[in-house]
Amino acid sequence: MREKIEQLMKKIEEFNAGTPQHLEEFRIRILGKKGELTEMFDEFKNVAAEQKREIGKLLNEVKITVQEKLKSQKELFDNVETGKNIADKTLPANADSLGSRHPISLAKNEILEIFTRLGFTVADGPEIEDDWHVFSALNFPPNHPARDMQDTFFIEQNPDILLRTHTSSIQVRTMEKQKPPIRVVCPGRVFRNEAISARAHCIFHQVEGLYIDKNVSFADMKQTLLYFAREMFGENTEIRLRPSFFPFTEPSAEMDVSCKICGGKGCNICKYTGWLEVLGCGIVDPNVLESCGIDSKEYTGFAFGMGVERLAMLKWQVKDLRLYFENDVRFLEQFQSAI
Ligand code: 2U9
Repeated sequence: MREKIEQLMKKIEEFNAGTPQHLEEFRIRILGKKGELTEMFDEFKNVAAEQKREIGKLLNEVKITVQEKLKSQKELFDNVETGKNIADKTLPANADSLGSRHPISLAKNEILEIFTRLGFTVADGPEIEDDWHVFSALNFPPNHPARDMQDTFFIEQNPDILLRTHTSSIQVRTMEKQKPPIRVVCPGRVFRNEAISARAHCIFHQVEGLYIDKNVSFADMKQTLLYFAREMFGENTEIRLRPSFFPFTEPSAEMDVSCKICGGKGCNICKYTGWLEVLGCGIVDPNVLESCGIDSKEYTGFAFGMGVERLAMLKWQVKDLRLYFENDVRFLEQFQSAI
């Protein structure tokens, strides 16, 4: 029985119908009332109990193979009939699909363009950093939680070599090699040892900025950030600053923009507050200026920092951060028109 089944399987696999009639004859010969496979299924009741499992499996495999063969050959004949011959080499080729910029790049470029219009230049720096440029120069106390293994990725257990947790290290490097006035925006990937969820990821993108000169004030910061908010979120956007704390700025603040979805009336995007938090900012702590070789009696400055994913989520109302990292084209294609 086993041999007979294998022979039938071979015959089916090798079969090629020349015409639809030929295909129908083949179907009847195999699956008809007296067809070869039908008869084998009839004989199955006589198979010894210990062989039933193996023979039953083989018969089912033949049945699936013959059904697939009939279906695929029928499709070929149908396509010829409807003029939709899949093998027609004269049909025009599919048009090449155009790629588009990733939404994070779109948001980052927009942020940088706004600040370059105000005279800021763009600066870059390494992702693998040392303790000085990420923590010590920025006035982080020795026992600050960000220095902990739980929060920061260290390279090979070396407490001095780590993945930057913010792009502030680029501003430190800029101050070390450049005299004021300094006006820089610093984009880049940052790394934090966090569980991945809809709102957090261990890798994300930041843009930070720094402005240092004589007599730079909190009012200069406020006006610069108001300009940014209106360029980014629309001319009717309002801002508000709430007191906050960062080791590298004093005083420090968090900036909200009025929710453009509800116009400030309150909706589920702004959690019925009318405001959306977009960035942190503050006056650079004199200790930071001194650490970077700048005289804090002569110069003052402001700094700010924002998460690009967060801004892009607010701009396009994306609810899950993970979409930005999965590269699913169904998501990415929706940003075609935003180039
Ligand atoms: C130097 C001096 C000061 C950069 C700043 C923030 C405030 C801030 C967060 C926003 C969301 C990071 O992506 S986030 O988690 N950043 O709130 N960053 S002021 O201040 C600096 C930077 C460099 C030398």
